[in-house]
Amino acid sequence: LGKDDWWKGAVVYQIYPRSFADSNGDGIGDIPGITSKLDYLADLGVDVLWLSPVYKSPQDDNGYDISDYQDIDPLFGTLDDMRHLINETHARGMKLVMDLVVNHTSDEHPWFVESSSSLDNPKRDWYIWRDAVDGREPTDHQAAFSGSVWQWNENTQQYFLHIFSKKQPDLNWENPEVRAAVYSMMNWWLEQGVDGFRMDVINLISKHQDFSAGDDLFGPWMNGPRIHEFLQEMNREVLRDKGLITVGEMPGCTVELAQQYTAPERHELNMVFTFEHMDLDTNPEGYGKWDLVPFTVKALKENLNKWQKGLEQVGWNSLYWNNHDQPRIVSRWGNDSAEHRVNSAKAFGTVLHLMRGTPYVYQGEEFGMTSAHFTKLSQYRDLETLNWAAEAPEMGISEDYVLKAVGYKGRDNARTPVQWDDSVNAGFTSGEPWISVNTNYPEINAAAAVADADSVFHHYQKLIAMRHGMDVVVNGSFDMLWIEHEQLFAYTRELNGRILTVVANLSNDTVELPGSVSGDAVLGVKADVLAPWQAFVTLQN
Ligand code: TEU
Ligand code: CA
Repeated sequence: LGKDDWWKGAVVYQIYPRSFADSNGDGIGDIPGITSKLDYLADLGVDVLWLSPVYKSPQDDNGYDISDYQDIDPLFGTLDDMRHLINETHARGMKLVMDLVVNHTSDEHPWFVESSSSLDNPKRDWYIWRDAVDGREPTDHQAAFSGSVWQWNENTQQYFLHIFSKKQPDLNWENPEVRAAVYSMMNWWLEQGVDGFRMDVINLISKHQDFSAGDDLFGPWMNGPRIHEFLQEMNREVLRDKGLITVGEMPGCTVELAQQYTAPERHELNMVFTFEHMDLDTNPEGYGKWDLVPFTVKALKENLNKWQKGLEQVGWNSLYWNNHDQPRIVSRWGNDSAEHRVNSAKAFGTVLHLMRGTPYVYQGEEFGMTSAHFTKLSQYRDLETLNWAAEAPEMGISEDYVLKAVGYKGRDNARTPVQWDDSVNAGFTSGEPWISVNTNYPEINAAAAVADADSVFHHYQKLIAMRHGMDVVVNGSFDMLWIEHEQLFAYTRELNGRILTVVANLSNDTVELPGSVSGDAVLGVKADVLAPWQAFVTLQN
């Protein structure tokens, strides 16, 4: 692996700073808190840290509503704290990636304040403004966080577009001044020493200008006619030939589109985050993420096989189960009971980390943190959850169903504080945490996991070491085994005659293998009958 593809052998760790580590007792995680945990992260073996936003923000969407891209919000610290974190990260041989949120800004960003000040302000066209139609919103499109995508601006008697909250107005990427301002800001962050970007909903920046293209939540806004032009322009103006890592978060991205976004010769992105596997428990004909359908291992295998084969010869996959928007996998599709949690978390980690692609570890996943298991609406903080709970009654949805749905799939499930040890508030803060610490922290915490050789933590360390040490893990081909099987997730990786075989029982049942597996165990215990959540890996030279 060289300067231009080192990221194929890397493992990325996502930090959600607000919930990671609080250094000053205000109950909110911050940048000095992150710096204090760098040795722990280096010990885990990850190569890249991706920080969710720490820029100036009114915090309407926990920092994904940015009011100054080139300053740090005092909640998280200062630019000097940021520069210190970058230096300390590099000193440990790790890289640091920022979250680039440029589909929209905060409505408190000076750009929007100017744009909304008058019809003829020079920045009017930096956002997407439309007249009322028959005295109401220009279209019926719904926003991702409830309500219309159109917000009336009294000052200039027009509506502006916001796919997310009304405090997150969409930038107008058709305007070359907007694009130039974004590229200038990105280059400034590269001058600060960052090593790449995770790009928030980046396939929404080119929108179908007639707002047509289907009634999917993001239909009219995603994968628009100029998306490749914009990404290739960004690549030329900012990213090319600098040995960076880039990943585009892409709701509604297909394998075919991902081949175009990630084919190296197209000079767009290194990889994308697909949402397809994350929507397998969402009713495709339903009203959205809260319309739940049962998950099956078979559906998961079919989807991931499609992505593994689709990007095997072209481009590159990201690999993830968890992030700050998704419930934790061990609770969502695994088994987080006292009896099975550790093996279930290990099994999902094994399946993910040995596939072809770059794995992402979400804070706390490495030691088997679970979803929140909140019981009251008052425990939730996320506007996506609270806005839906508020509109549910007029949709005829009961409060019982709301609590069940948000308990299973709400984003706060991933946002409870990282559980560092068994001291008060799990060592996250000496103050009052902004969101409740999971009550299971005395048993489930990083200190206990690091001290236990059989923990999820040490299993993740081994998986990461395998990616660093085995060419077949990075460059091997991928072939699913027993794809029809309802409980086993099994596949082979092959390179120059070496065959790695991964077998995992992703169920609560005891399962007999449908066939024999070659090679000697390199992880776990090779067996013909697998206990619930048992997994093993063999290598045949
Ligand atoms: O998420 C984009 C996105 O589509 C998710 O919000 C998704 O719609 C939702 O979580 C349903 O599961 C990105 C960020 O990751 C998210 O935190 C932000 O809220 C959003 O964009 C707006 O910036
Ligand atoms: Ca703090």
